[in-house]
Amino acid sequence: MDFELSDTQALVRDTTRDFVQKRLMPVAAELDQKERFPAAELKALAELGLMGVNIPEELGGAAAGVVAYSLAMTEVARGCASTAVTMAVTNMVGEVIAAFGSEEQRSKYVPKLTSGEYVAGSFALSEPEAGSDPGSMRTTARRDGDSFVLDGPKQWITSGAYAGVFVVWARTGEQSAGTRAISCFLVEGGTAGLRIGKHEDKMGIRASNTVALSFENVRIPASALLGELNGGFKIAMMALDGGRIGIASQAIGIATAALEEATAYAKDRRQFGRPIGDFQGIQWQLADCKTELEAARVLVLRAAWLKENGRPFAKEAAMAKLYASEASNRIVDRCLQVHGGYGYVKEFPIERHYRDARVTRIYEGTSEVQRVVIARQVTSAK
Ligand code: COS
Repeated sequence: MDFELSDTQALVRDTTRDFVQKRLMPVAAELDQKERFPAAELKALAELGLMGVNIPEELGGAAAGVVAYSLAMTEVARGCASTAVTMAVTNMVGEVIAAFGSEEQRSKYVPKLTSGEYVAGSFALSEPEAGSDPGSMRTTARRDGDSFVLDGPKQWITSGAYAGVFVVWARTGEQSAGTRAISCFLVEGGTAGLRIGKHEDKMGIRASNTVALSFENVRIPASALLGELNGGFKIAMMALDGGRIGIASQAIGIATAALEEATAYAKDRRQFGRPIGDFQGIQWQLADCKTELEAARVLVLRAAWLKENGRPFAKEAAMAKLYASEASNRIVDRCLQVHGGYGYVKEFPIERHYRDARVTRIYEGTSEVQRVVIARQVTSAK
């Protein structure tokens, strides 16, 4: 067992950390307060190779692997969780197209995502009535000659107002066929009939863009089908397995920032004639935070390593996402408590971390869905 990072992994982590400290941390509070989409920052991340960390070089990616991707996500989230989720979804979209796309689809779209020519990619799976249960989706794709015609609503679409390309799931058979009549398509931003709907006014990750979409008679060429007809649900599940490593890494990044700030505050803040960090009540809070943070890190890096080495990793990614997101929420809560009243106002970044961490228990599959995925594998194990 080797816990050392490779030279490439250490380089990706350190390069990202340096960028985050210089470019993201100074603007993160402003991005949050103004809900400013971080277009310039995303472009700079693309220039560093961070929009295709686990994507082959011939498609413009960094080909640095999944562990490096997890490390980079953690660093970006440490500075700005909104930028991190936007980066995560764009990486996921690039990976899905690289893995399941035809040669034409791969060469047409992936380099635009990795280079930053497209500021973002979007993943359009969820619908107003199909969140944890995407197999019940109602958006349809009807074959019409050399085209498919898409109709229906999508919900909670990260970067939907900015995406150059959307990976979209739609029903290509009877509703009663459930998950076996769902296909996956690539739809370019700006396609006629693709309407950008309500902008969500979120509790946290406010600089990320979250919108509803509406497909109204959206005609796309038959060649926009990604993978097999009616084979889309498995693509979604496999993409989400990988995506969960990204969100787990984001949760670790947010918690890392929170703990750093609570530690600094505990050393600085004086009550009863000494720094509050001298009190065991505070020390134990910080010790529990650090322990849970490191446990989460090991789970996440192990899931990343399994994926990187072509091993099954769905259960491990779900465990990593479940534990890291729940631990992150416990950590930000304790770190806010260490700040006392100052944790409850916007003067200190902990208030933002507290809001940003909350969604990691919800998106890319709720904690309850992760338990379903884990339990199914545990109970079916021979
Ligand atoms: N990898 C590959 N294939 C998978 C898979 C995976 N991780 N998980 C399921 N499948 C396959 C199954 O093997 C099954 O294949 P067959 O049709 O050949 O039998 C098919 O997909 C349907 O699987 P299943 O019956 O388990 O589907 P369910 O509708 O019961 O869904 C859960 C299971 C709950 C796990 C799934 O709906 C899920 O992940 N929901 C959460 C969605 C989510 O994360 N949304 C957030 C989006 S981002 S904001």
